Amino acid sequence: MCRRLTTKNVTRFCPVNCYRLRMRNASDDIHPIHLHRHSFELTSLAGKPTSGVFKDVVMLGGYQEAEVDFIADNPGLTLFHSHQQLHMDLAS
Ligand SMILES: [Cu+2]
Repeated sequence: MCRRLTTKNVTRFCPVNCYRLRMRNASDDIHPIHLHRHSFELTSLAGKPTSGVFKDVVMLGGYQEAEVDFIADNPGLTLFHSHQQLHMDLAS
């Protein structure tokens, strides 16, 4: 069983445990967004479709948008957060 995920004119079919995360930075700060225990594929950055870029951190620039796809194949809790030092220091 597959899911259909579309970015602009690009359609892909993923396993049922594949998820797309859409992020929009509502600030002018750069945020290094990190997904623990998984790798994701960057499918869009700043409105431009991408493919073949696998990472576990994406730098989300000020007021920028990004989309990533990942397969949830690692059971258990997963942390998804910004590694911006100020946020980690203040736990916000
Ligand atoms: Cu982290």
